[in-house]
Amino acid sequence: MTELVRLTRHGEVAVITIDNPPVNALSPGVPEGIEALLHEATTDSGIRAIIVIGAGQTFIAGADIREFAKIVSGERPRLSLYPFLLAIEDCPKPVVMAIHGTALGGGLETALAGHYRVIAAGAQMGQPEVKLGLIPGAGGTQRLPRLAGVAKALEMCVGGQSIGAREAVELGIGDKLIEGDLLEGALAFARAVADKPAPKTRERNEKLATAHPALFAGAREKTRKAARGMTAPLAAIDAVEAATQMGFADGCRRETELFDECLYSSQSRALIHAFFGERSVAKIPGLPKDLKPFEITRAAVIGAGTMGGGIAMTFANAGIPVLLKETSNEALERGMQTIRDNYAKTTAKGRLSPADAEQRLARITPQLGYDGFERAEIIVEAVFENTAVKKQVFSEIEKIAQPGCVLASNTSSLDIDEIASATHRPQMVVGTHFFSPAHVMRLLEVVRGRETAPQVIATAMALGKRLGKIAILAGNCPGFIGNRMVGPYLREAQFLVEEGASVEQVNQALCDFGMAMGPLAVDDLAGLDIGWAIRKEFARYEKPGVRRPRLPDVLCKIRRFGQKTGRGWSLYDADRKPSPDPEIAELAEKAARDAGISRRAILDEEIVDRCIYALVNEGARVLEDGIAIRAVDIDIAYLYGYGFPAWRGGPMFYADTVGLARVLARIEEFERQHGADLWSPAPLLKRLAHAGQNFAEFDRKKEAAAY
Ligand code: 3H9
Repeated sequence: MTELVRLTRHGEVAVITIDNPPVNALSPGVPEGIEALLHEATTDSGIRAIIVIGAGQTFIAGADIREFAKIVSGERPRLSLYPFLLAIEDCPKPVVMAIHGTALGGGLETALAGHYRVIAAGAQMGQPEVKLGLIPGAGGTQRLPRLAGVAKALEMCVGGQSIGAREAVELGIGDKLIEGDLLEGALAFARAVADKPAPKTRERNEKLATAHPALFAGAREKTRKAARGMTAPLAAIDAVEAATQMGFADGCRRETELFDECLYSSQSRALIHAFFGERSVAKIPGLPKDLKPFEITRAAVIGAGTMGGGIAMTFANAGIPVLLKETSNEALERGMQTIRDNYAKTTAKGRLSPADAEQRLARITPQLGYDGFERAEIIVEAVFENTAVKKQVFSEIEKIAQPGCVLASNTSSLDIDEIASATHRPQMVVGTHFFSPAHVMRLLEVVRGRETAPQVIATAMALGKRLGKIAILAGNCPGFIGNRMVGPYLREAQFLVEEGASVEQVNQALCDFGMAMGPLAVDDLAGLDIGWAIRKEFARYEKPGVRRPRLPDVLCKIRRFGQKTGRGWSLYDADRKPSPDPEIAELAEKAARDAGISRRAILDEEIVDRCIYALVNEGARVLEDGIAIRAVDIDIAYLYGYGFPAWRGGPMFYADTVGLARVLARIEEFERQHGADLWSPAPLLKRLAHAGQNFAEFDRKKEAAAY
């Protein structure tokens, strides 16, 4: 095993190199190793200055996140980096932190304890702990305001966004920007400061007085809206405020109290689950490790509607030239205008330079025919959500596409095997379910058909990553993972309106739970006509005699299609701002009468339980059917595609948090009230609950069996 930390001498400068791949996290042994080598260098009379640098791609990407669960469970003692950082700061010889790659979380905190920081031009620095439901826990909230000023430190600790090298130097976090070789630059810097009195960050109090009194109140107000439901960003505000109210040592004690509250919270467990989950969904058991995805350098998209246009933009944004085909000039021009408008909005917000927008736009070639399709390495069909239409398109593209071309269907719920049957090469066909708007939403469901070749799956997954998406592999069934589960969730929301809840109450209860939008507001945004078309497509699967929501069809028949027609579950003004419509209550009363249901007052708790447990119950079936590989795949799909609150970890993680026995008991209660057709508990959920297990253990066992 290689050493985690090593010391080399460059004349009178000692270089301590951290070598803990992949990201030089502060795993057990790393801080201890740095401290021991610091001591060695300090006691060596031939050394006049010390550099701390990272081997490989990066400086230190933070504390080792895997350790937190062990600390919480009591398996490992609490991690305190304060003594280690004080040892750096109190080192009698100048300590120069040489930063490249990322200095994040505990990594930045380590850098702040050094006397100087020299930064490679491409480096990024930040305190992203809030994204893990934590706050900086090694003095970051106390040292950062002393270097960057209170307002900037507050912004960084509360928002978790990184800053670049240049800004870091301008702010005073960095002392020198290094354009060339980092070690060479650091050595020159270290020699220049050797023997000079070294500044201690914790004693540099001059910037602490810069905070405007209204800063913290304003930050709290903004954060309550922007990070609705999350506790860590508010705790980060308290910790930074403490830096302005008390001395360094007391400020660190306050930071520790707040850090511990966050560490032992279910929110941090959920967000850490999401962090690792986001990375584990890319690992597909059963795919040979040496399997090389096809190279994608040219793409083609069929259909320039909302989805097709967004998908074309996604390719163009990733630097992949794309042909965009429509059937009429009007449709093509409409599609291109939407694309141009989208880029114009992004440039107006300052998120993209006009030159970059032009370059991206130039990568999209609008056309009516199939010219050039024969050179595309992937063709994505994004036409109307109708199996017959899609099959027709596939039978056409099969005649043109080169043999190694991946044939992808952008469908949100249709049978990928049925679509593939229109070709003689079903092994090349895969589903790519982009979410709307496709150039914005991070989730991509990759749907594996019965005959999809492993290399095609690997290509779609790798392409997802290249397009900046979180790709999740799903099996083929109506609705795949996400929309199959959304069915029962939405059904319950609609039933609840028929049973007596108002549209606003249902939406609000789920927003209060943490969902980005209420279910009926999402329905209105997506368009009720979409659900109507899907219901017609899947009518053959419906079991006769089972209760179905009546209102959606009623609303569609009177052309209440949602936002697009100005009215759906709610009324919408020209700015798409919703307001309640009394007509819905009348229609709901009639629907209830027709269904023989007596309306009643409904508590928010019931609304949340019915909607969320409907998701969980279907999720368990999706898992048992092998449609999702792991429970965490479902969780990540819901975080990135359906507005599920990340701080609850996803529906399956949430069910684990509640306890599967409790979830099962509630589902059985709903089964008694509403019948087994709607609410029979999923067999997997029952088995796990009866065995005292949870979905996380299910995943662990599956993982162990796969590798
Ligand atoms: C903290 O520091 C708290 C302190 O304030 C106080 C403590 C008392 N630990 O993302 P990638 C793994 S909290 C453990 O695919 P990239 C990752 O799981 C921490 N493992 O690469 C993956 O493993 P695998 C604050 C970590 O190049 C592999 O490394 N820091 C850690 O796309 C490669 O990662 C953060 O929140 C870690 N800290 O992105 C930074 N980081 O191959 C979190 C990564 O088995 N990390 N791994 O799947 C990141 O943001 C990105 O990983 C980074 C690299 C930008 C560094």
